Amino acid sequence: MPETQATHVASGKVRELYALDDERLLLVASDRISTFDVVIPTDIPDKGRVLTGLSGFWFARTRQIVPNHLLALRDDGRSTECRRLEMLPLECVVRGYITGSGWKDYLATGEVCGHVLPKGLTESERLPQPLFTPSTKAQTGHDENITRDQAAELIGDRFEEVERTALDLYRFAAAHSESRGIILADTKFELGLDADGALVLADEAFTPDSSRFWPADRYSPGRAQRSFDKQYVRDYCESVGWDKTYPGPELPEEVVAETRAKYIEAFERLTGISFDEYVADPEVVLR
Ligand code: Q0Z
Repeated sequence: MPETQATHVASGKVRELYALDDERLLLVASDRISTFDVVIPTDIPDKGRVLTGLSGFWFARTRQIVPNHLLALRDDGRSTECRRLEMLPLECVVRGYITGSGWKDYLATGEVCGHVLPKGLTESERLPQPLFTPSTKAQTGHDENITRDQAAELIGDRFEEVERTALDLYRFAAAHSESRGIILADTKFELGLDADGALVLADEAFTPDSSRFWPADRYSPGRAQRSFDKQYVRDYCESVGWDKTYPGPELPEEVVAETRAKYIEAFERLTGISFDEYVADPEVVLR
């Protein structure tokens, strides 16, 4: 029987969200890529499939930590049917290494989101322990780091449960990634509540768009690290003198091919599953 038409409900930089019915959403990952916060006009073929497959892989393996929104992976490999939740009004960020806005905040204040850090840390250094460093959900512009007290104000008495869940998820994914030669420097995900008020992992999980993955064999603290997936794009964008404002440059075909290969390498290293197998049958990542 044909299904009812999906209704578009939201656009992200590289994903689209549709309502299937009152209880279900369809999350579709495009092949668009963004860098320096700008969507680049050239697609990276299969990027959306890689990210959808990785999220599915992690959802299947973290169910013992927290249930998730995934109902089904569609045959196209880029569309996820999911439960419609009441999303918590904050981004859950966990950092195992000090980089990005965490490094900026540390340099300015010695703290990140109210966590007082040891003196003398160097850029990209591993933290003594992973930190829950939540941020606001900016509708436009950048998410802003917030303190534990500000987070507790936003989500109420579930703060400790959320923090514990976020740290457990990070520790699981970081340990798995490390065993595959990849450092999970930090990650961002979203939690929601189901109709019973239970915490549920939603959106995407431990993808290159929501996490910093660094190749472990080239890790060297004291400087910014090269990105596993986007480095060729960044290098190309820098080489043409782009000013990092809209619109970004078109990418030449070798940069597209190198970048596509890095996404597929990330998928295969992290999942241990060949990408061709995934394309033939997306649900392989769930088994
Ligand atoms: C996710 C987003 C995207 C634009 C809402 N399971 C869920 N229940 C309720 N809401 C969401 C989810 Cl995943 C939800 N977003 C982020 C994704 C395009 C915005 F693909 N917004």
